[in-house]
Amino acid sequence: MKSGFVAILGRPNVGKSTLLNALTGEKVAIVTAKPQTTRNRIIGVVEVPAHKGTSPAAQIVFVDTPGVHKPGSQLDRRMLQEVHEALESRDLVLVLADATRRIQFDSDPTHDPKSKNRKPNWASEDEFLFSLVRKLDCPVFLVLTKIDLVRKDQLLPLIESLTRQYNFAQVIPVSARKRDGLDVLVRKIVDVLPKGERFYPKDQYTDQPIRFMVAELIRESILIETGEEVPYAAAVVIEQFEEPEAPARPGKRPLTGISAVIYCERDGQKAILIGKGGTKLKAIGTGARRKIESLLGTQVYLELRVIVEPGWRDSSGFVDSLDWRRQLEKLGGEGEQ
Ligand SMILES: Nc1nc2c(ncn2[C@@H]2O[C@H](COP(=O)(O)OP(=O)(O)OP(=O)(O)O)[C@@H](O)[C@H]2O)c(=O)[nH]1
Ligand SMILES: [Mg+2]
Repeated sequence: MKSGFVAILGRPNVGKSTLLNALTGEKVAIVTAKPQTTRNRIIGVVEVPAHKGTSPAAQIVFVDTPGVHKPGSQLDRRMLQEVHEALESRDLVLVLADATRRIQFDSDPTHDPKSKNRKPNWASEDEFLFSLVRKLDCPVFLVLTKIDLVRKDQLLPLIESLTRQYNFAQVIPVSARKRDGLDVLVRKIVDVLPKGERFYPKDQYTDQPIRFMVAELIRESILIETGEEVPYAAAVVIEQFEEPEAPARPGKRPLTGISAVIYCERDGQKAILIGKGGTKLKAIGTGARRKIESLLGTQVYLELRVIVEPGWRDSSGFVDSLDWRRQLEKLGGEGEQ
């Protein structure tokens, strides 16, 4: 038996969470077309059966991370901290790069920090990611994602420029959407994992508490339904989670009652989240409820409220309160007293 931790690292929006979901076959992490969707490190566990007598059975513990970007707010700093924590205990790191993107490593002389319409400084953001990679002392694979969107011959210049930056142990092109290249990726991962027993029970696919997964599904719905700065200024906290009672009539599905608060930073954002006559909040709720029902396997009654919490992204106390691992530690500490 082999086992180990594999951190999934990369710039925002390259497809880290999509890959995690494809590998586990479960919706472990939320996915949207907007960058900075993931805010916590997220574990997804994959059981690999022995392969034709050539490779032993394995348990791979994947750790999805927030997209690496230079931090501005307290929330950003916490996201980067999550990346560092994922990199602390790992046997292998996958660096994901979006196959559709052109990467430029030289600094851009036209970059004017005062210009309102300036392009993001990709060069220095990429360098920031590679500065983390260069500190690693474990094997690192380069995984090119979204190859369903490009021609094979377009990959070569990108691979060349990235492998010039770092001596990757493997270069593996994949499409998580088409499930292309995933078997090869898993086999190469098992090859480098150490011998060891399982870290998680065989049938457990994540370590996230169900309440947190529910909050994330609501946040996914917000990210899909709103634009501009609203998705980034939104946080979701579950206030009440009533376990389902046995259904009143046979054949009727049990009902879970959930009430959640959506926090935003300004009145204008609250108005957008609620929408004319409450239509936006209703759409957010309907989208989230369907996904929560499929996660829980029950009917769901979902109540949403919007509260303005000015500047929460820069409040370390508030940002702490969103982190389920910190909350559990706190509860554990209180229990010991
Ligand atoms: N066509 C295609 N799209 C993909 C693939 N993988 C991811 N995407 C899309 O890329 C976007 C970003 O995917 P995510 O998985 O949320 O990316 P991420 O790296 O986790 O992003 P952050 O959490 O924001 O850092 C989504 O719109 C996905 O549907 C792929 O293999 N093919
Ligand atoms: Mg993600």
